[in-house]
Amino acid sequence: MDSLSRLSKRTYKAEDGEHGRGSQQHGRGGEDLIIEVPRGTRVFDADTGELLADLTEEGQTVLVARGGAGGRGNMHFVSPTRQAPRFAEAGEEGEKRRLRLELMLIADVGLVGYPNAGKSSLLAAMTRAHPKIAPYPFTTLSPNLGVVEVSDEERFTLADIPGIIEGASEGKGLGLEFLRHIARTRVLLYVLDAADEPLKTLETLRKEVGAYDPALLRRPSLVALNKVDLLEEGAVKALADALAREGLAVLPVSALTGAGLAALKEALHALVRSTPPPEMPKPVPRKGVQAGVEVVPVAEGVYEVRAPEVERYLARIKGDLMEAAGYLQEVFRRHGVEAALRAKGVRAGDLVRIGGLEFEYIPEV
Ligand SMILES: Nc1nc2c(ncn2[C@@H]2O[C@H](COP(=O)(O)OP(=O)(O)OP(=O)(O)O)[C@@H](O)[C@H]2O)c(=O)[nH]1
Ligand SMILES: [Mg+2]
Repeated sequence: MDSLSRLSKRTYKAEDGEHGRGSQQHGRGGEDLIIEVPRGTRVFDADTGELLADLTEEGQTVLVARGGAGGRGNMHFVSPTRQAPRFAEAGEEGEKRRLRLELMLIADVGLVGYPNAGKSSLLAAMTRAHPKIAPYPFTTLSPNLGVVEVSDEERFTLADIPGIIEGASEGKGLGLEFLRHIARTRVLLYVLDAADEPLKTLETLRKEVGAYDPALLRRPSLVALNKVDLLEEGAVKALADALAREGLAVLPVSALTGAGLAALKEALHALVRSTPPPEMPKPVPRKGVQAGVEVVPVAEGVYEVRAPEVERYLARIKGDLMEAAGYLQEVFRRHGVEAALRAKGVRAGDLVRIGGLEFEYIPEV
């Protein structure tokens, strides 16, 4: 896949597991639901904004929502004094998550330039890609990738993004949406139209790129002074010298005639080879289910237990809760509820509230 546009469905739901059956048989578990995304997709929790995964490798996967464990039928709770239990455990709720997916191209070189500067023309001239090229601005509406073949073994990739205009870093034009695609290219190539105020253009481009992310200004960069076929040789030389004073290496080229493209290819390749991939924010490791037991005295002899995990579990017990009490006491003990109560000084006969239930506290013997 090369775009997220095929993910048009708004809600994805994995299959439910089957119900258990008579004769103590389990139901079959539900199939996993796998959503395929293009390489370079970053997965965010839409509610917290947390980066959950950066899927940069082919075949890389991330678990975003875990299915709930199945419940255990009443026969599981049989004991010597309880031959036919009248309670059972329901299945656990599966997780739900709202996600935001963001595609960030993975390319070695990112082309940055005003609309109509000739970025797509350069991509077409240097690779086998066939981007749309036209004599008006905003021809490119979504990024194009191409592979530059340097030799049999050596190649690097070029990303052509829509043109950037003044104000792009604040969302003008198509800029902002696509500036992020150059955030992880190793090298930036500023593409300028030699016949259209290249000096001023470079200044604006760098201002916008820097406003989006100052780190991008420190990324190794080159300038392609394009469309030199439109100017006299002397004028090209003067422009190139003036641009070079801005501190970046300048290569005069023409995507139309092919002039200077071999030198550009070589210069880009050398820079790509000597530049490691940029550091990107790391996804936060997945947090486990929130544990912990808190005991809050709410009145004389009345305690409220806040223990999310235990409360979630209590909600799953269906049927005769009185009959389940003995079993639940064991659950409380395992989760440290008993110990937390004792630490708070609970005494026999006190009231304990947990997950909408109320018990009279009887110390474990
Ligand atoms: N004379 C001349 N024209 C060129 C050259 N490179 C590109 N062009 C022309 O400039 C126009 C714009 O080229 P594109 O490659 O579409 O420009 P772009 O930067 O991709 O533009 P957007 O996608 O709108 O950002 C087209 O008409 C090209 O034929 C060149 O080196 N010389
Ligand atoms: Mg284009």
